[in-house]
Amino acid sequence: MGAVLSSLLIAVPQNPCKIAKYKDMPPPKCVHMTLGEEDLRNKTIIIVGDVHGCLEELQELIRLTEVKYDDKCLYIFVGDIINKGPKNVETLHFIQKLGAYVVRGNHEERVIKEWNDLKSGRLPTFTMNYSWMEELSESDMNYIMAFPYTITIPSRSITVVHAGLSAWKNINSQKPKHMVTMRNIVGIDNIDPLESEETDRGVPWASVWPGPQHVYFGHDAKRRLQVYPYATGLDTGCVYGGSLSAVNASLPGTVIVSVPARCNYKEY
Ligand SMILES: [Mn+2]
Repeated sequence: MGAVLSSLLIAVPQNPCKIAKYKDMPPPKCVHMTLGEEDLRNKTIIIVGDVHGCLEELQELIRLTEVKYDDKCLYIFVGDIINKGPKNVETLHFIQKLGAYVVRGNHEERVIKEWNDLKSGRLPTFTMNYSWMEELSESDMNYIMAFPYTITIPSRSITVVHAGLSAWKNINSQKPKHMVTMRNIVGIDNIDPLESEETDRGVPWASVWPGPQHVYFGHDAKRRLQVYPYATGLDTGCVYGGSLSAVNASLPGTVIVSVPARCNYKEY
């Protein structure tokens, strides 16, 4: 079963723009991005966990990986690069300058929703938690809105998604809401198992992911680093006073580079 599902996932997505909308969320132009060897340019693939505006820790993490891998890194972020943390706009610009790839997280979706609500007059101004958005430009928003839900590198058998994937659906049938929010699978032995944001029922989706496609993801700070045979969870809770982590996806195993949070920016 695993091999069949994975071959479906590796296949180049069909009609990637025909995707069900999540509430009034506009989908990115490219929903499922595929990178080839020509995009990798012989660089070391570094996948970075949820940054949430923790700029100083991110800069330190990038310095460490550049030293370790001779300035030849290609960065892919698992999403939630912004919101909650101390330096959201600066983090966004820093990641953009890195030439990194980013997948869309639930916090990018919240920012898109807040922006659209404001533009359409549904909000008088940015609500308190989003006051930092006043510094965002139209071009910053276009950058954020273009982040795909998944990035797949078929030649390395790697997929990056913010929250998770359902093993029983091919990539074009994955629901946007689940890709940015799921943590658990409830009723895995049922005919119709359910994706869930909650962690108190069911099992971590990554623990039952069949591979051989290796999925890197974030979004699950409570569980911190998760290492499964075919899935690696990289949200080590930097914004909650944990650490910011990255993995070298060009090497077998789980080679992690990690930077401790400078303070506890937010209560979990
Ligand atoms: Mn998240």
